[in-house]
Amino acid sequence: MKSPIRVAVTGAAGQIGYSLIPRIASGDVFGKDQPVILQMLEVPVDKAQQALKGVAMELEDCAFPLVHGMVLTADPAIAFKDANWCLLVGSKPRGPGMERADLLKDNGKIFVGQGRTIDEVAADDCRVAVVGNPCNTNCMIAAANAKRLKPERFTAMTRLDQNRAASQLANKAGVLVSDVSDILIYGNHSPTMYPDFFNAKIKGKAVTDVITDRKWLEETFIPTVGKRGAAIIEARGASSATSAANALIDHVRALMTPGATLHSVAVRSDGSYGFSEGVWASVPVRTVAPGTYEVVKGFTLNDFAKDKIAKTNAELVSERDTVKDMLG
Ligand code: NAX
Repeated sequence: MKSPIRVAVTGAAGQIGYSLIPRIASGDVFGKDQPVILQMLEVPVDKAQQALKGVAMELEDCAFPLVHGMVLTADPAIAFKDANWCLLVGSKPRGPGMERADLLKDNGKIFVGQGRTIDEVAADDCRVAVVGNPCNTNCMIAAANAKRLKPERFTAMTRLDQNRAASQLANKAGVLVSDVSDILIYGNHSPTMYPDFFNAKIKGKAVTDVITDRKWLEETFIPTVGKRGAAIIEARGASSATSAANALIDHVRALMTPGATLHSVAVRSDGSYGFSEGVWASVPVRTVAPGTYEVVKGFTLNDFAKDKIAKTNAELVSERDTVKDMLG
């Protein structure tokens, strides 16, 4: 039996946490032979702490053999202590009438503190994945407040957008989702993101040769993927939870599994694909060793793609301007 790894999850009593944690506990993320110690953080509010207790009771009742310990806390320094992975899900939802800039500033403060604390107390090999929105910029803030852990350890999740895009293309072409490959997301996890259908494939053929309705690809597919989160809220009366948890599992597992498959991850931009250096932009990534990735740079982008990327980049730059005081 391997020795256990420590996995910190913030917002552990929230809806994504409720779908996510049992799957970590069952071995879906780190493997069926990898024990875990779950370090679960919630806000210091009675109701949230009580709900967290309930989550832990259910985990006990699942009797997962891989769970070698649970920590329930309102203190980030305890939650992140010696953590090998920190999954930053918890953040404030956007309230009624709240401007995006206010949300950025309110949530930004959370990630200043969490970035610093992770840097101080987490394990040397710690990796951080940010889900709490606006996840690209929150990730940038956390990374900027870390000194020991390098920026490449901090990634934000656009895998849900990739999964949504793959399913939309599969439905339109009448094929299985597993027939769709290389559908990759560029930019921000927001409606400005660009799902690059030009370089994607269906059964090895260019998507544009299989789905010849270019108007659908440009004018229906892209906004459907970009606004899927809002459509889920409209249908379900609550935001994506199971699919978000599933995407985070895909995100972490892909980063831990070296291989040829490309996946979308928001990482610190080195200027590739027209993104401004230093923003956290989603780009194609290949995992080269467990937890270590490289940005895949070979994709050709046409003028349509470049225009979309310029827009999503402009949004990332403006988010960075809004939170510039929080960048360490
Ligand atoms: P919930 O409101 O159900 O749960 C969030 C939990 O986080 C709450 O229990 C809250 O008490 C806790 N929390 C808030 N601040 C915290 C802090 N400083 N430390 C620890 N815990 C804290 O939201 P849920 O549906 O679980 O969504 C969580 C986040 O994921 C939201 O920011 C949401 O916008 C974001 N999403 C990101 C997605 C992505 O693709 N990147 C997709 C799904 C989701 O919308």
